[in-house]
Amino acid sequence: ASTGVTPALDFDAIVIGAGMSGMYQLHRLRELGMRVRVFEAGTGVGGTWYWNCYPGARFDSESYSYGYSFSPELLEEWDWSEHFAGQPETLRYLNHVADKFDLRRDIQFRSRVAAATWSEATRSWSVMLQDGSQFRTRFLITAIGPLSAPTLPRIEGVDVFQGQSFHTARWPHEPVDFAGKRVAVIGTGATGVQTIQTIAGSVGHLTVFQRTPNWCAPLHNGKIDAETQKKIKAGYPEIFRRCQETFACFLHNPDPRGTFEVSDEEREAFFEKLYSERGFGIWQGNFRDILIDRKANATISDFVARKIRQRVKDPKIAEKLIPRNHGFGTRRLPLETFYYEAYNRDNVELVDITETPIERITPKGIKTSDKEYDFDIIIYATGFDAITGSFDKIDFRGVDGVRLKDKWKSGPQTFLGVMVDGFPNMMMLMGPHTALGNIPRSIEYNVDWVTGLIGYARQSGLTWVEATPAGVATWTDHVKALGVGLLSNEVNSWMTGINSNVEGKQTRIVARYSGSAPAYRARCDEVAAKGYDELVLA
Ligand code: NA7
Repeated sequence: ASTGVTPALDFDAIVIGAGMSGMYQLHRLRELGMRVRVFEAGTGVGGTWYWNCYPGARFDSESYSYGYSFSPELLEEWDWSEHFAGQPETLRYLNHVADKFDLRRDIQFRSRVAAATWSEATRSWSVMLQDGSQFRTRFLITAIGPLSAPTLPRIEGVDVFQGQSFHTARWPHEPVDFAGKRVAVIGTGATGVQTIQTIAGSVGHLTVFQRTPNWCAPLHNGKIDAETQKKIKAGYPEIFRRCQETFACFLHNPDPRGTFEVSDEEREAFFEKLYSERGFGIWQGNFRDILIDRKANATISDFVARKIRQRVKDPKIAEKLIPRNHGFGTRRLPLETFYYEAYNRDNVELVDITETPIERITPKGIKTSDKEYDFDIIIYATGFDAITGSFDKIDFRGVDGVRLKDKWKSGPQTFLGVMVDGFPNMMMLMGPHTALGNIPRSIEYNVDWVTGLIGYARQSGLTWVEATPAGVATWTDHVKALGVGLLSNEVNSWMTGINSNVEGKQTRIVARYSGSAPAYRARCDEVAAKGYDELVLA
C-alpha cells in the first residue's frame, strides 16, 4: 500500500473553512502525517464565532457541553466564565485552541474558495480561490457551516440607506456606538432576539420590524463560580457521555412521559419547572410528544403564551409577540434574557410588518405602508441561506463536470450527509442530512469519521473513495422518512429550507437529519466497521 505523497499534488487534503469543524479536521489530519491546507475567507479562526460578533451573540447550549471534548488538557486549562458564554469569550477560546495546537501555520486567511473541480485523470480536486490561485489536492473537505451564507432582504432600496447598516453575521469587529441613535432591527429569530434585548437599553430609540414572532424561553444565564468550575471539570467525562446519549447531543433529553399521561396540575408544574431552568430543557427536555402531537404541542404553546402576556405590559403588544402560525419549538427556539421586558421600555417600538409591510428602504430610513421612519442605524437580523447556501456559493464540479448545485436542485442528496455520488474524495462536515443539535458534538463525530475514512484510504493505497448512487438514494429516502410526522417539518423555517430572500427557496425540503444523534452515529459506525464496503473504493 502506498501512503506516499503524489508529487503533482500541492496538498493531501484541503479543508474549506477554519471554524470549529475545519480547525478540528486540520488537527486530526495532521495526525495522519498529511500535508493539509485550510482556506478561510476571514482574517481569523472561529467561523460562526468570528463572523457573528453582533451585540449579545452567545451560546444557547451550556458552555461546558459546547467546547471541544477531544483534549483532556484543553478541558482542564480552559475556564468558561458563564453557563452560556458570550461570543467574545468563545472567539477567545477558539483562538486559544488555534494557538495550543499550532493550527495557524496551515491556515491561509483572506482566502475565499470560488470553485473546486474534480479531475479524473489525476484523481484530485483543483481548488480555485477568488483571487484566481489554484491548488491541487487528493481530498477535499468542506467545513463551511450550515449557517454561514447571510441573506439581506429583497427589499427595494437596501443599498440606498445613508446611515450605517449591518447584517448581524457581518458585524464590524470595531464597536458600534449606539448612544442616542435611532436604530431599526429587521428580524426576530434567535439572532434578532439576542440583539434586541442587548441594545434596547443603550440606544436612543429602537424600532423592531417583526414579520413572524417566535416562541422564546428564558436562558437563565449566570456566572460560573469557583466551586461549580471544579465540579464541571471533574464532571467532563459524565457531561460528554450524556451528550453522546441524548437525542440531539444537548444535556437535555426528552422526558419519557407523554403530555396527557399526567394530570393538568402535574403538567403545569412541569412546565413551570422547565421555564425556570437553564437552557434548552423546555425544548429538548419536555414531554416526549410535544414536537409530534398537535394537541400536546398546544398545551406548552398555551403555557408560554400566558408567560408572554404576564411579562409584556401592553396587551396589544403581547398579542403581537405570540406566534399564531406555528407551535412552540417547531422552529429553532430562541433563548432570551428579558427579551419580552424590552417591549415595556418607552424607547422600544414593535412594528408588525404583516399589518404594515415594509415598502422600501429610503436614504433616511424605512418606509412601511403607513409611515416613514428615520434611522441612524439599520440592523438586518435576517438570517441565512441555510444548510445548502454555503455550498451554492462555491462552484463544485464533480465527475463529468456535473455541478453540485444542479444535482441538488430539488433538495440535497447525500450519503450519511458526508458524501455525494459523482463527487469522489469530497467529504462534508455538517453538510445537509447530518445530525445538527449541539453542533460541536456532531462536528467531532463527523470529523473523526472522515479522518477514519481518509486514514483507511491512505493505508490501503486508495486514491478514489465515493458514495454510490444507490447509497445516496437510500440515505436520502431515509432522511426524508424520518422527517414525516414532525411538526417542525410542517412549518417554514431555515430548517425546512425556506428563505424568502433567496430565489428558488420557497418550497420546503428535508435538509437536515431529524433522527437521533445516537442512531446517526450507529449507522456511520456500521459503514466504517464493514470496511467502507458501501462506498466505491479504488
Ligand atoms: P432566522 O432564524 O432565519 O431569523 C431570521 C429573521 O429575519 C426571521 O424573523 C425572519 O422572519 C426575518 N426576515 C428574514 N427576511 C426578512 C424580510 N425580507 N423582511 C422581514 N423580515 C425578514 O435567522 P437567525 O440569524 O435569527 O438565526 C439563525 C440560526 O443561527 C438560529 O436558529 C441559531 O441556530 C443560530 P420570518 O420568520 O422568515 O418571517
